[in-house]
Amino acid sequence: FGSQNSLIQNEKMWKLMQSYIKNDKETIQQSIVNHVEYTLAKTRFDFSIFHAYQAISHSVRDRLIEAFNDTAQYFTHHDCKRVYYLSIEFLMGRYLQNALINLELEDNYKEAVLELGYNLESVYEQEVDPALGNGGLGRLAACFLDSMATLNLPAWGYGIRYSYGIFRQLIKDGYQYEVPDYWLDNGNPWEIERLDVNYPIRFYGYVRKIHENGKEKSIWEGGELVLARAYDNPIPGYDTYNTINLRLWRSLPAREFDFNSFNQGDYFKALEEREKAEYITSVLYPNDSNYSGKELRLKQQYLLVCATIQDVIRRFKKKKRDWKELPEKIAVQLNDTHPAMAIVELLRVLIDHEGIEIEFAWELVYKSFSYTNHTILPEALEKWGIDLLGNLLPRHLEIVYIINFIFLEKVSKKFPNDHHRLSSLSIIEESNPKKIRMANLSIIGSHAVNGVAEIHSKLLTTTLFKDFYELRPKKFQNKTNGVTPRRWIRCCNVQLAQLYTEQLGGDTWVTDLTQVRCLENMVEDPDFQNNWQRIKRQNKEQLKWWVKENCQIDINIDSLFDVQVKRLHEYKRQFMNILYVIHRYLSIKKTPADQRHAKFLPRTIMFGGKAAPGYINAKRIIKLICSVADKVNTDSEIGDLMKIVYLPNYNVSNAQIIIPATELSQHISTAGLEASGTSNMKFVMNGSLIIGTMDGANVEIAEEVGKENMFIFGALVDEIEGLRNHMRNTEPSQYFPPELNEVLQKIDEGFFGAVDELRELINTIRNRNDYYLLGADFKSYLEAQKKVDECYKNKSLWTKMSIRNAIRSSKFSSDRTIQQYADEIWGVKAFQIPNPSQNAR
Ligand code: B1H
Repeated sequence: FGSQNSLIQNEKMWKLMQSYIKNDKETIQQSIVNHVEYTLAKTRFDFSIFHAYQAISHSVRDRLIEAFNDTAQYFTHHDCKRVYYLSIEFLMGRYLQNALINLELEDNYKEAVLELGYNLESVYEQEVDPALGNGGLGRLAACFLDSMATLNLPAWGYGIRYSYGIFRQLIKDGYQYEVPDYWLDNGNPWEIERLDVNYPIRFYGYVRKIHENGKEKSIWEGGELVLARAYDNPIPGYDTYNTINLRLWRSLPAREFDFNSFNQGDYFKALEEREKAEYITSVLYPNDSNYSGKELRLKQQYLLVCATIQDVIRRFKKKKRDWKELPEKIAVQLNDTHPAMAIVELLRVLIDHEGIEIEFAWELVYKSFSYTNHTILPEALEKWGIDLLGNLLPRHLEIVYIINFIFLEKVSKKFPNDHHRLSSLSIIEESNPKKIRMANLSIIGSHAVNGVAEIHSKLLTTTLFKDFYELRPKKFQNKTNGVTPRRWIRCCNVQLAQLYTEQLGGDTWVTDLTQVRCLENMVEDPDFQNNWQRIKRQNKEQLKWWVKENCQIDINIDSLFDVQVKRLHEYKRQFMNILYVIHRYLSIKKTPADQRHAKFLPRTIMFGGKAAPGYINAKRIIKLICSVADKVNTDSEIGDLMKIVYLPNYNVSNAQIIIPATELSQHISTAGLEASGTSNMKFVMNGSLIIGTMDGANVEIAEEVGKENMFIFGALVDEIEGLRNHMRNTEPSQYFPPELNEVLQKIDEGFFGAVDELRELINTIRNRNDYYLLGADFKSYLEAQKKVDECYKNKSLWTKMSIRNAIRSSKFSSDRTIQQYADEIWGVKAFQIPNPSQNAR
């Protein structure tokens, strides 16, 4: 439908649309077979399951593209205010099952594919797991896209199309090996390459000043040019025809080239230079919550920002309008500070290219931007040295100075002579060399700043951003994270989803999770409890099989499945977990053989997660876990009372198997350090109980499900400072509980081997002030673990607690989170496109 025709009025187009959207079995089969023949160029009489996956994906892609195009047209037609979600990571996980479920086509495809000789579930397994993210931050962005599509918001995600996602983790002899993840090896049917959407990106160069009509103008020129090309990834909503876009940028050499260098006679050298351009978006930095300060990373950030701002402005300018409308038409959300240079970039374009006065341009910018903070860990805060930044982006450094000058002028009027305050608010850290604090830039350049859970948002205003809060208290908000019930219930726990749908008489709970609260009256129902237990058991069977396949370990299906899966980090305290496991093991060994089964409940303790390649202590923790696992799993005295498993290569698709099978999950960070956590929400939704500290979203989970349905332990955030002070004045072995000293001594003796590196590890808590307070929390952790055992003995009690956890977790749907962002930060409304196939009926 051309631009002069409205969507519904053009009848011819409307009829055409109705004729090409058919989803009966035969049409689906025809489309799959056609793709085998014409897209894959394989004979349709003989194709492997991998080719089946490819053809099926292309057939689903066709359907996605229809909805995708219609949605884009619809948004343009209605000239909606748009949200742009900028993130350096999107941890999407597999597409096929999610797309089929959101399009409500899974049953049709199942049947169609079965007749072609394949089981759809096995076809799902053919897909690589796109892992363009590290952990929680990247996965949050993915959940948000699903919710934005489902809530019919005119939103787009913008990110980077890395050629290598997060590395694949191998565990050999207890050590982590990192294998490159070249995920595009077999092509990617889910993306649309936009050969015609390329933007130039400049690096380095210099700023030339000219004078025009008595005004100074800045021209950034010279340096190097590369291109950013768009790759579009359709994101279908659930129970809606709306399909939004995740636009990812890939770097390419610029088309125009420097004739001089090709003239020097060194043809190959000149080509090599061009090859370097592709390297920029080649690999995702594998650090979670850790800032690395590499120039290449800054190039990635700027490429994302520069291409996105050009795209956003091009779209804004398509209609003739005044610049003052900009904040009424766009809302740009910064997922942490990684894309914060967008603030400076938009300002630069407005003043240098569009000739707008700086004061007015600034108003447009900060009204358009908002910023989410995800951590208060000092090692994660981005601070770029001014040499590095000024060399790569000389004009941006100038503009940062201007912003800072104007800002500090205003501050000093409000707080005269308060130098301490000025230096803490300044974008520039007066260190040697000076640094640009990206968090300060993000706050100053945004009209709203939010944390990701109540406790975290509170800490932002009382500690890290206290001075900013005193300046502009209304700027600061909380938006507690959430996860999408489509992937984290409907896709990963099909049986639970069925149970909900049966009990509630329909599946509208998938878009309104509050409905499952109505099942409160089923908690005491024996049939319901039986169903609940049956589902958990089947999910456990599936995980047992996965562990057998991937770890060659047989686990006891009747044991308590106890899981801690997340990135390895000292603040997450996997170390404390394994120290407890050693204590448990030693206690079993001390008990006479004939009493062991009466005294101890069988447990399977599973760990999983990647360590950043350069994070030595995290790698030592993996080694310790694996060494203990070796010892315990081969100890004939222990048998199936206890097994320890390191689940290799934890990622989104494994999580979809692990989480529904878990009975107890561990979220045990030192209070104040885990901003939110999001897997805690997924586990609760799938009927796992939590053992955890009062940290991040655990606090709000306790509010929702009731503390009595969780195993909460450990120091509270207000007690942390006092404990650290106390500890500094005390000999560690004196304030550590005896159980912990015993465990540490065993490791020190070499009981688990690898004595040198494991000694280094235990010394980090024995000699270096135990920053994460394992010693302080160990005792209460033991007590919480004891309660777990007591509770698990009472099967019906455990089941009731599990049910209560799940049905009271509706707050943690990302639909709730996104609705709050839309209402309280972005100011955007839903625009739902009419479904053409429903119209046809
Ligand atoms: C979170 C990060 C993060 N917080 C820097 N910060 C990164 C910082 O590559 N980097 O440089 C990557 C990631 N990630 C996590 O965000 C928090 O630790 C979680 O508690 C939170 O749930 C999640 C989503 O808000």
